[in-house]
Amino acid sequence: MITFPDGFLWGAATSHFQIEGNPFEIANRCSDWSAWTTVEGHIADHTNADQACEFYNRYLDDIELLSQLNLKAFRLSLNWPTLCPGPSNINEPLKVNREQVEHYRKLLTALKKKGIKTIVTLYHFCLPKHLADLGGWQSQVTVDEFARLAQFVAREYKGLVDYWLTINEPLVQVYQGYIKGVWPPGLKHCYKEAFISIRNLLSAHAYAYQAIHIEDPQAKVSYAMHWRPFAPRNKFSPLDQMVSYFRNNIFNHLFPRSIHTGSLTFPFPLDLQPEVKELEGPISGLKNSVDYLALNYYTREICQFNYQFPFDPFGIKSAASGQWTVDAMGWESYSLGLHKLLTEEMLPYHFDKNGRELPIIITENGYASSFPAQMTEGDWSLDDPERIAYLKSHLLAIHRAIKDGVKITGYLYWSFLDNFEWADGLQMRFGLVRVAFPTQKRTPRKSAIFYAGIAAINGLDDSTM
Ligand code: IFM
Repeated sequence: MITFPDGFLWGAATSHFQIEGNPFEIANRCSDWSAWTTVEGHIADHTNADQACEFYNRYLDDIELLSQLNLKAFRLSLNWPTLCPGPSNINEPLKVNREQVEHYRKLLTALKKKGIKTIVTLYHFCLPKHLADLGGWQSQVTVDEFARLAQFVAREYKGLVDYWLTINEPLVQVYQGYIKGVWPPGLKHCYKEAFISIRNLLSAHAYAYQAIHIEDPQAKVSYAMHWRPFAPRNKFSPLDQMVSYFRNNIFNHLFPRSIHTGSLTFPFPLDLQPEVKELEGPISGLKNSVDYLALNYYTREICQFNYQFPFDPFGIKSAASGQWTVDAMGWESYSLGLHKLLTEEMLPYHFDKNGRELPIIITENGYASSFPAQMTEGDWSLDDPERIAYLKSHLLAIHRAIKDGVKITGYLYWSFLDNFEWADGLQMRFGLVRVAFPTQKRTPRKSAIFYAGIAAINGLDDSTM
């Protein structure tokens, strides 16, 4: 039998756009993502999130199901675009949509009544359209409006939120939106814009952290870091090594390092360029602006130098190594990486500059399979041994890290329900619970039952080992 520490949080994660099918958002297309999905070619399987899991109207049944699965923690995000669908004058109180404010109050209250801890994200990839049109994360207005949103919701939902997350996976957003161009704003290889966004996202996090604490000094606030170990394709190639170094330094370390020191610095020799240099330097309120560490972990990435002009220090992502099981996203199941990063790579950030040890919550970890969005009847996809194997190996890695002295206090599987996987659409299924989208029928997979058993006994026993 393997037991986790007393009070360990067992839960599941979601985000608003991926599950809600929020009628106000769809009717008004008030987010950049909602508008993005209307353009042909943006979503691989030609689906959209207009309906998704209809969580907006079905949340009471879904909370019941969560509870039946013994889960005591739920991660959700607030829909900033529907809460603040129009511009506000900075000299006046924030303009909000009261109906949406009340919706989230009811949702959070329902979770509380069931004894479920809430982990609430403020920005999970979706911007109000009016801010995206002003330049999104290129603009100081977005930073200011984000801080106002944070203060507003911290006041409104005080006592209903156990853990706040300001921003989900900032570097994923920047990479997909400014380097790969597959998410809004759809820019490709725009490093300057990417670096400006990074600085503004750091500022937004710092302002939001301070704003939430003004309303609730005891609040627990962090941001969710997506961490990926990077490995060179050929470990004897200095160029593959270089690509791996830059990816690791920027994608993994840039945000936590900046928060740790209170100042943004880019690695040499990027910092020699004047336009990069001018973005460096202290950011007000940033230092130590986390009360816990939130880690999203899925896979590692193999890095390869790209022999083409112009020279790109970030190279390309290479195909999986063939050594490990690969999911429908093409992601290797690499639980060794999770243990290594918890015990080694993240070590510089385990304690803040005041010597406080920060607890760590795994805020996402999951395995994707692929089934077309129109699937309805039948027992397709319910037997999911690969997801069970993924879950088990990652939970064992976490348990080993705890034994090695790392303070890990919770685990949230991604995702509770099958949902809208951004540019990959509805086909990509991460859920513990299968959703037949045309009928909206929910059916727990075998992995859900397996996970419910672990949550019930706070560990793994003979039946789950
Ligand atoms: O679905 C996403 C989520 O929105 C952010 N983290 C990674 C998940 C799987 O790609």
